[in-house]
Amino acid sequence: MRKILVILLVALALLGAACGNDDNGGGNAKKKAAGPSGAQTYDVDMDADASPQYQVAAYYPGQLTVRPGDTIVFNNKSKVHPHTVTFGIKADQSNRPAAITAKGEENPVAFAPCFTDTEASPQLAACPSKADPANPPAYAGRGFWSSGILSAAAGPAAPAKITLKLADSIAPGNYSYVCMLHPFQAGSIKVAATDGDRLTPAAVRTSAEASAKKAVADTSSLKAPAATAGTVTAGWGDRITAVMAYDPAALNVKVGDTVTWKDASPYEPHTVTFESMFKTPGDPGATAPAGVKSGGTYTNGFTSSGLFGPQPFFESNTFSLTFAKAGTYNYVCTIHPGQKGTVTVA
Ligand SMILES: [Cu+2]
Repeated sequence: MRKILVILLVALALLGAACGNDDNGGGNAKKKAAGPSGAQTYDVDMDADASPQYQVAAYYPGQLTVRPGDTIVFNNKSKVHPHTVTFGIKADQSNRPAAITAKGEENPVAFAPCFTDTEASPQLAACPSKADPANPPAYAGRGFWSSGILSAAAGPAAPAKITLKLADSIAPGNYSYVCMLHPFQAGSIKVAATDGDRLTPAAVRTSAEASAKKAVADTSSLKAPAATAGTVTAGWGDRITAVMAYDPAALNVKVGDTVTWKDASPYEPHTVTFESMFKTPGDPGATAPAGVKSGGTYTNGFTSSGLFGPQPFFESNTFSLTFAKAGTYNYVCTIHPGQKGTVTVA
């Protein structure tokens, strides 16, 4: 897990400008002549009200024009998938806090709420100030302002919503934000010079909902790559939407055959886990390899690939096992509840 996260971090740094705002799925609302006057409250949704099988890693709207003093309510619409809203990461990702600290521990700054005037840096390993996600400080356009995990599924420890109030002092200009979990998920706000440059919250909402609805409708066009003998696609999709499934979900092979799982998503990892004892993705060890290693021979018992996924974020996007004994073998993905498959060996 740690090695994978370090690789993810390096990969994000390498991606550089490719991780800009061009890949978000939100609409680009056109300006109108007469906008609302006075402080407004806007909604920005992340993900979408889709089947849990689909993760829509985007913000709606992806770009929003606001004024100092406005409020933005960020709301994760997914029932299961976590996201963050994180301001203060440069477009080239060079100041992104390390996912793993120098002590080899997971960095709370990367995954927990943190609001600080201290600029983000790869060395930032503890939040310099106490963070209350229920009452975050106004954002003045500097430092590091990160929601931590927003999730409808994680309970009170990680709420689905966070409210960002723009400081009266924030300078006009563009401010981008990212999700700390999904490398292509980004959005931006433009702080305008006059009230009239904004749309009304209702107009923004209508446009954003249409974009999110289209993303949900488009999920049906995301097909797994054509099957080849002995190969199972473990997840697929595009830079926004990840499909959490195996294809074929039921595979028939002969004794002695090797099965290879290949992750075809541009960003989302999965596991292939036989006889899993994990109940939630957060269970200790749920993302770590265990049992028979890739390339080995499997007959029975608990065995897990650990997280595997697309390079450069992960070491390998494949996992394979040779089946030495006839039988029916069920497996799951430990990080995506409901993602499961079967290998029948005859
Ligand atoms: Cu999965």
